[in-house]
Amino acid sequence: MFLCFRPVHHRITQAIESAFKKADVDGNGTLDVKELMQIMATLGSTMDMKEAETCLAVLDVDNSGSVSLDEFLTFMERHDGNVLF
Ligand SMILES: [Ca+2]
Repeated sequence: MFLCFRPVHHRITQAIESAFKKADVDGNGTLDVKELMQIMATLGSTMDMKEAETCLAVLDVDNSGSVSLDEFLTFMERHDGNVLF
């Protein structure tokens, strides 16, 4: 599987935060797999359910089964938005 995120820089952290809040449909502060598909589509990377599950497993550092804003931002910053799965 090969997946390429658009370059994301610190200055658009706010844009990511805003996309995160929009994708967090149930407003619980974390993204489940469906919400993750939504935010990636917003950020320019559409993925199917299987890709989203793989993505979730990578992002979900504390193995909670969902992605928090911190996990998402940390990941995007660490990889400078360029991610290969
Ligand atoms: Ca949620």
